Amino acid sequence: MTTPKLTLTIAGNDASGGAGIAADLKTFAEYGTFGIAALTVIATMDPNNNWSHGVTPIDASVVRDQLVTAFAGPSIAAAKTGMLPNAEVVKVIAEEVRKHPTMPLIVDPVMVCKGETEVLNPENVEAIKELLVPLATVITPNLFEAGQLAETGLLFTLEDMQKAARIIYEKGADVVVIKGGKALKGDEAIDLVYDGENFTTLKTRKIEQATNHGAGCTFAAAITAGIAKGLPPLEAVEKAKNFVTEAIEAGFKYNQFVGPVFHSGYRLNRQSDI
Ligand code: PXL
Repeated sequence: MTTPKLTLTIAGNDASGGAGIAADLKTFAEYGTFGIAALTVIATMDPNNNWSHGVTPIDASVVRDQLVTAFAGPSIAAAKTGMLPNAEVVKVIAEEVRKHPTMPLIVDPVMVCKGETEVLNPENVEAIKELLVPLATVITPNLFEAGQLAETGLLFTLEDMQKAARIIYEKGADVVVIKGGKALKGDEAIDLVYDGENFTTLKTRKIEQATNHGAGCTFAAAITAGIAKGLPPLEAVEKAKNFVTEAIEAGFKYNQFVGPVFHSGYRLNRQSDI
């Protein structure tokens, strides 16, 4: 009997299946790890109102109960956080995660969904900064989130990204990955990795396809699974970048509002049947 590597996501359900725990669990499975989910919010989208998002929080005590359940099995090889509804839930997660000091934690500091402009909950940003950044083995903000965490405002250039990465590192994250993605000028999608010593830039050509809903979650989940399988953080990030690039390329149009990545793209490009 072999026990697989266990990977845990503490995140929301995207009822359209592209982002959140759906992305995480599918990605965990693609990596051959055993995924577990502790649900923090339920996100719904209204097709009759321009796909506007509704976010229903899960009670903090229920989040805690899920974590107690998740930690009651073999040790978790790596965990990640995604969309979190409020400071109370952030606090519960920090408390439960601190009981497992050797477990790598990947923090995806989700603050807004694509197409939405409102920050999920401003007090949330403060709680993430104070309680989760110091626990992060790897943190994966996009440009907006990095500006919020570093308190530098919006980032426009690679130099801005380097400055923000340094600040976030100083706040306690071991490895900072700022996703410049498509947002940075130029024809390459650039992500910046900082481990306190070196800056590494990961470049891929920008993909024309708009099928990128869930890309951030998938990227962070792939890093989590890679680390669970024993990869050093930088290698896990590089592998995750390839994984998510092929997932975006395999994405499809869900409806007029959204196009999710297809999380199985990487595998299906290599092997077509089960
Ligand atoms: O992509 C960010 C994100 C994360 N988690 C959940 C979401 C979304 C965006 O829709 O619904 C649950």
